[in-house]
Amino acid sequence: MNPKQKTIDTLLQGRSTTIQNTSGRVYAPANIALCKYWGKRDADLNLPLTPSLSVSLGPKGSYFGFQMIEDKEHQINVNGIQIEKTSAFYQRLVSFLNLFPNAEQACLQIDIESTIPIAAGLASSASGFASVVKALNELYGWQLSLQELSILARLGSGSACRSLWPGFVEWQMGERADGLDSHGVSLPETWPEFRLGLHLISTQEKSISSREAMEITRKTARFFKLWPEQVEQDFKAIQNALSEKDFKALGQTAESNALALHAMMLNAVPAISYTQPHTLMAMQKIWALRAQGLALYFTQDAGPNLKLLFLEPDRETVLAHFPELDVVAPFAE
Ligand code: 2P0
Repeated sequence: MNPKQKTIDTLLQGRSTTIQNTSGRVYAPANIALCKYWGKRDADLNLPLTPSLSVSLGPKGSYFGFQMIEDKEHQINVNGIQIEKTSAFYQRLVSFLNLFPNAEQACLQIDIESTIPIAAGLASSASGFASVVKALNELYGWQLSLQELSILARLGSGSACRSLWPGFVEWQMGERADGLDSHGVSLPETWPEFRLGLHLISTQEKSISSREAMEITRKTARFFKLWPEQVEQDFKAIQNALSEKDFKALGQTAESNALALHAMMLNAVPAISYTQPHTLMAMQKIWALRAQGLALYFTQDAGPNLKLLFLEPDRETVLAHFPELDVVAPFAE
């Protein structure tokens, strides 16, 4: 049996296999890791080699509307545009849906509205798969816990397991081979002044998927053996920074963690780089502003865009230097 299906069967034991709600609409936020997930111990189940820690992006994420239809195939619209059934996006989503029991009984009209650019290293697959499992939970009336939904979301995309909660979320890597202890956990800390600014450099689809890049890095980068130790130290530093509300320590650690990730990718064979000239220019601008005393940091994922980290009192100064910044307040009411 497909290992994903085994996890699904275990989690859904005793739950409904018939449709309970023929339509609904759910939402899941995107999340940005401050301590990154990179490298799997099990590629079938998206089980990580290290823990990771993220912040959810409040209103930036994915709405997933569904409605049962009399048809033979699902219809999927993204931001109002119908997706080709032959596209990689359609195939990936439908193969995920088909993992669930009695999938054939529900043909769906799916309307995905993404409030972030898809496939630009802005974590759209994370909010996407988190919203899919929330929708299935409604469709079948399973009433699964967020922790169980996090395990199911992980099967679609690893980082999706952190998108079931707002605020800071830890992905506990777990130890079990079946992955039932590998899921997100909501952290109690809130930080109303914490801001994350999306600095878009390109919204073009990435040249190499993070899934592929992760495997190449794990298999070929000599620096990869240093990664678990880097994560262990960064993880502790971020936990301390959160409990002590030490923004400089948080920003510095998140930035170093991202730079270590990208250094490790450069060390892969063939080398992988998501960085573009404008990414580097923005980094240098941030470093120059920091040298002048501004508490401004960045993180970068599997794409050229940067996410700037700062606190609300510095918003105007940051915007003066990055006027196009899309500012997110993860803890706003
Ligand atoms: C993260 N990223 O922690 C890291 C940092 C990108 C850079 O998780 O193969 O789409 O589906 O488990 O979750 C992106 O990888 O990979 C990612 P799969 P995923 O956010």
